Amino acid sequence: MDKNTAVIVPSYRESEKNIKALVLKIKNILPDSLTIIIDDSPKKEAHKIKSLLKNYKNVKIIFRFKKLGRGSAVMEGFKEAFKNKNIKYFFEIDSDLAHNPSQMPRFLNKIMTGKCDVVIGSRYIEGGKTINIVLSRIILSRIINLFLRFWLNIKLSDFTGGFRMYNRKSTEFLCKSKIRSNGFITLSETLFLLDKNGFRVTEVPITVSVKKEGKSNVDIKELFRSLFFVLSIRFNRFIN
Ligand SMILES: Nc1nc2c(ncn2[C@@H]2O[C@H](COP(=O)(O)OP(=O)(O)O)[C@@H](O)[C@H]2O)c(=O)[nH]1
Ligand SMILES: [Mg+2]
Repeated sequence: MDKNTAVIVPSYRESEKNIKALVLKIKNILPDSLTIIIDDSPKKEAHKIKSLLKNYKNVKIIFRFKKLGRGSAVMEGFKEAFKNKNIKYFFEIDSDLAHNPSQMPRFLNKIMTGKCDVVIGSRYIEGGKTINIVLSRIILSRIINLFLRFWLNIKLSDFTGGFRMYNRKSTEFLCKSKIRSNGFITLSETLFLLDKNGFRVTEVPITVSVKKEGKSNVDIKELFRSLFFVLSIRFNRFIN
């Protein structure tokens, strides 16, 4: 059944160790899934993860050598995976071990009921949590997500988490849509587009843990750019 599943992994200057550990975990849970890594690291660093291609079955790496944004990386991964007609389910997951592939069956169980098109991993519903992360970041994220719930008028709790699953119909919709953002805020833009176009979105609780090495790619500039973007989003409804 996991032959029907693709896992899209955006990565930017992540440690080789993290990516290897993640791929191993994915292959433990979904041995026959197609894993597509979209890596934007500079050329000098990118080659380090090439060995993954030799060591694991069904792993594809797309190197872009330029920081083009998490959102644009995932969209590129979706388009690549979508070419494979056997793929029914599309995961996205961070490459820094913040998300644990052992929680993937929760998403699959939910989507296989046929009652939803998209499953969001949420830190903010009962059973969900964030661990090992400084309190100020948790509070900031919580405020941003409460604001997005109100501003986008969608009854969900986690608009910025990058552990999600989409069925083929919703992935096709996103691939054909004009996505205006390219960074982490694409997570909110796609959710908005899906919700406003009638896709059924639901949440499952997840535990998110801090990255073991390296630091966040989201800086204050991106945070402000994203804020202005979400403010504008509502005025562009049904743009597609
Ligand atoms: N391909 C690609 N991946 C990115 C980019 N920016 C961030 N990522 C990846 O997206 C995920 C989330 O980024 P991270 O810096 O951990 O954000 P945070 O967890 O929200 O602080 C990580 O797996 C990053 O490696 C980018 O510009 N391109
Ligand atoms: Mg992270």
